[in-house]
Amino acid sequence: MTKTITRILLTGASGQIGSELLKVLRRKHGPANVVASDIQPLADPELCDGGPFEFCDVTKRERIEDVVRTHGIDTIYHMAAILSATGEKNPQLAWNVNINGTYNILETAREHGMARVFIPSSIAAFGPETPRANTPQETILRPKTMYGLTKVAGELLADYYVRRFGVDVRGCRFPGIISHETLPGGGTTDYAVAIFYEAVKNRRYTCFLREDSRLPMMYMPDCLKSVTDLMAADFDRLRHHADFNLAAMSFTPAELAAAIRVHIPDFAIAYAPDFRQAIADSWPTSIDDSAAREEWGWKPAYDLPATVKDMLDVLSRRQAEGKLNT
Ligand code: NAD
Ligand code: AKB
Repeated sequence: MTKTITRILLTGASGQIGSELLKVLRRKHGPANVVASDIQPLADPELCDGGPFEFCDVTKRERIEDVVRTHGIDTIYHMAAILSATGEKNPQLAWNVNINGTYNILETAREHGMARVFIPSSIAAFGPETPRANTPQETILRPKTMYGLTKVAGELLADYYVRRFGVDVRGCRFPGIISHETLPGGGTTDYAVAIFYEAVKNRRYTCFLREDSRLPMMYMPDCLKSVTDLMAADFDRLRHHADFNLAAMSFTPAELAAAIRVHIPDFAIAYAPDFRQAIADSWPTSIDDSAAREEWGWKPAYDLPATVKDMLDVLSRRQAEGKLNT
């Protein structure tokens, strides 16, 4: 069933994950074979000059079809989405982009006989009734956010397209992603990125979650590796498709602050929980990712100390050069 990937469309290429996945895909497949797309331009001038870009709103099916036909696309990495916090502020937008956008991508993939599609899910697919510690692969999916319910629907829809139409759709339930290139786009785990920028610039940070809010997290290099490894896996070995649990580390804001203090001893943290606390309280504290390990060999490389060291090294260097991007 596994077909060859030749021409790729990446949606949401201006976002936190998309902007870094774009570099990986260009390196692997050649810049001319990867069409970046978003409703916002790419921020990094190097990325802009590095290959084709199309403005493409995923809620507009005809526009997706047009880009796919123009560029002879056979594979889609679908990163365009509205995340949890923005989704609670504007649930109608989250429904439209995440549900209709995902449906449009899957229908386009079906009609064009695509080789493969990647559609991410999230730990937001879980809810307060889900076992919170070491959350199993098969469990209760009753999220209380609009974002979460669109992620559950996306997983189920992807599974339907695999079984009903033979479209090869793959995806993971990502934890919060920590990175230093593009800032996160309106999620509940965003504090775990903002804290590093504030630590380097001001030696202090006020966190919008409580000090004991334990959440699953992952460093960007592991996130990118999970995407490329899952997309390269042998389809016949996969019993799951677009709903793989994925884990790397879990920590609280207080534990992250302590890990930062190893490098910046005078770093201070304060807590002012806001509406995102209720979202965090409904998500798991840790994840059982044994299905991903068994079916396609998933293994993360970065734990908390390694992530903190690398983030602070990169951001401190950028600060010294006067190039810290906030
Ligand atoms: P992001 O918010 O940083 O980027 C999303 C991109 O989608 C943005 O550049 C935005 O302009 C674009 N977009 C929004 N509406 C659009 C539309 N109508 N048409 C086309 N593009 C549109 O998100 P991200 O963090 O890069 O997330 C990528 C995927 O990974 C999403 O599906 C998200 O749910 C999932 N995910 C992310 C995380 C994380 O911590 N970053 C965790 C779990 C899952
Ligand atoms: C968010 O916080 O919304 C995302 C996610 C975990 O899906 N980072």
